[in-house]
Amino acid sequence: MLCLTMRIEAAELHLLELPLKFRFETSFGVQTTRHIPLLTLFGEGLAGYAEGVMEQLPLYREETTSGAVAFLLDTALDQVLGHNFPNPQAMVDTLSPFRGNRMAKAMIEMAFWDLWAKHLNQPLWTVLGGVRERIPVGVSLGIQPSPQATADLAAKEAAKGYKRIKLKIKPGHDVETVRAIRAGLPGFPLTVDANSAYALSDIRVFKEFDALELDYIEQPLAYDDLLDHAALQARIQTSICLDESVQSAKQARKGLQLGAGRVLNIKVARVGGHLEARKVHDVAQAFGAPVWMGGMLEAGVGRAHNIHAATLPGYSKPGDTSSASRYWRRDIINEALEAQDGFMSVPKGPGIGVTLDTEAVKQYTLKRIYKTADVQHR
Ligand code: OSB
Ligand code: MG
Repeated sequence: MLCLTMRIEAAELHLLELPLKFRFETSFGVQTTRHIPLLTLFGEGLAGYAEGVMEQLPLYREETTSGAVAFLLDTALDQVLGHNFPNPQAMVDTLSPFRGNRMAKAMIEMAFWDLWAKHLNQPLWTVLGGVRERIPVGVSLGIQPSPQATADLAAKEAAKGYKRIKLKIKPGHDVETVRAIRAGLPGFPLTVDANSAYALSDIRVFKEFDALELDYIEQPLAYDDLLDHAALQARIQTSICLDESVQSAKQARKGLQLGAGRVLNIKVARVGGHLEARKVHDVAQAFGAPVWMGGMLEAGVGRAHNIHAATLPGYSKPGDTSSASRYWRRDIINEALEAQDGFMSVPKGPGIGVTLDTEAVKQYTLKRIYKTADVQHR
């Protein structure tokens, strides 16, 4: 019988700053750079990688880059360094007493999965139970200066083969803009993402969207709310898609049971890693709810993880995992993650199947920290 264990010998954390190629405006502000903590776990002569998706300011969810780095270095990594795990679930169990901090814990979990799959000499998607070697993808467009500028950009991305356009909206930048896009792209899959910028009292806006044949409306109401989403869903035709209000399989079950939405955006890191993401996927399958893979403007390592996870059977809608070259002049990996005809191919090779461009990593690094097991654990 195959019997493997994985001892986590050491961890390296690079704090990266990458300039975005575009100005990304959402209902909570404008982003022009991404601060990305990049974690490497070492064990059994192998290296496993993961990126943190938390942002500098706690606008999307509560976690912040600086808070996550402190939690990892002062607390979480000490629980796993020098320890031997029989499988990824055992590693997750070690961190489960700590509440919240899902994105930070996901960094360790995802890097461990990369190590684990490499130890098995298998691509990650195979080990996770994926069923396809390429995934359908769309793009997420930030708020643009005018409805016409938005429509032009949407048409450009659709012409590249992307399978759906998602538009960031906020009060005052919503129905008119979507109407402009729809005029140029009749019948094309369009969605909007409000990132919680509306209240139930804005129902008029959502009723107007009903005439524009959106595939779904993503996270219209508060990040921590399910009841109001259920009330809104009962009053409009367009499906609601939950993003930031689902952090676990339990919350997914409650959301779908309440009728707070009919579609789920799954972000591996938002829910704490691959194991929980798979549970969220399974809950959605049980409810017959389609899911799709979200994104947090990841560089190559995070993007590769998301692509592997999106090979599970329930990911039936195009996700946000578009070409890395849309975001970065130079990625942090050697492989090009580029979509073709609206499909992203899963990277080949063991684990996440991508390798670090060490020159690029060096160029983007603000700070590097190396950590080994405390003496008492050796
Ligand atoms: O709500 O999906 C979101 C980016 C940062 C924070 C939240 C979200 C997003 C995106 C970007 O929509 C998706 C991408 O990676 O292109
Ligand atoms: Mg979203």
